[in-house]
Amino acid sequence: MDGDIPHHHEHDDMVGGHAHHTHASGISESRRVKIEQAILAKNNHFAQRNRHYLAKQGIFMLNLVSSPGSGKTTILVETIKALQSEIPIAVIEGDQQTDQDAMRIRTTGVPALQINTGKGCHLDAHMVGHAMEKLDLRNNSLLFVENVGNLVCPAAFDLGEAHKVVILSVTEGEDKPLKYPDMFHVADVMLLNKCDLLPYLSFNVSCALDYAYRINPALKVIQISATEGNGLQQWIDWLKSGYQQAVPNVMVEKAAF
Ligand SMILES: Nc1nc2c(ncn2[C@@H]2O[C@H](COP(=O)(O)OP(=O)(O)OP(=O)(O)O)[C@@H](O)[C@H]2O)c(=O)[nH]1
Ligand SMILES: [Mg+2]
Repeated sequence: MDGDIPHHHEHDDMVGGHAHHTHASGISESRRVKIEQAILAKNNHFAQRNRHYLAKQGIFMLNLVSSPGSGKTTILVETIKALQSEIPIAVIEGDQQTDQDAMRIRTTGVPALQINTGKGCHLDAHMVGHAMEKLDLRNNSLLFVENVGNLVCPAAFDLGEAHKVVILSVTEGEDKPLKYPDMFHVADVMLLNKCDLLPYLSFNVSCALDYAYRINPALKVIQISATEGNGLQQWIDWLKSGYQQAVPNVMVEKAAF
């Protein structure tokens, strides 16, 4: 998709809050909006197809989004270790280059498929649909998608997931929800990660939560440390509860309702 149609985020026509009428590439503002709408409509079509397939197979899919390095893969590895004996799990990894994250996931024994987006800065529903076919997914399972590290573009692309989960790590600063509101608006859950580092930082947790709730009052926030394990049980309970609702015919232990 990125190959044939100029992509919306490749433009830089909002400077100081003022939209220029013509982009440097020569594309007018109205043409740019039409292209964006066409891209998103096409994506939404594939997202609906994915969602329909997932519902039919009883697969609970989550889309993990964040800036680079906030801890997505670390969280996934720890989550898989905690849940894989109870629920079949698979992972789709998105990065511009390398299959390092898929390899990290495979060390747990869970199948993982790496998508390389090249210059693309997000996964789209078409790519994910293909990856789902290749993974040979089990019915009544949990499917994680780790999106390309980027707090902007992945917000606009529905992949067919049940929920977007945004990860904010405490090393990134409290202001990220205000600066990148779309991402915090479309997410249902925020994992505040690397809380083990709080004693060494000036990061103000209540300020960050205040900003996040300003953007999305319904956001479910869980404070965790993926490396130390703090808060992970609350995240696992939330996952089990969501899985149980998506896949009601299978019982898991200790699901929190
Ligand atoms: N102190 C601390 N470090 C963490 C925590 N979670 C992740 N890290 C570290 O943060 C770094 C990045 O973690 P990743 O899991 O690779 O982050 P990611 O979001 O998957 O990164 P990309 O896929 O590149 O966007 C690694 O060095 C992790 O060990 C945490 O809870 N506490
Ligand atoms: Mg990663």
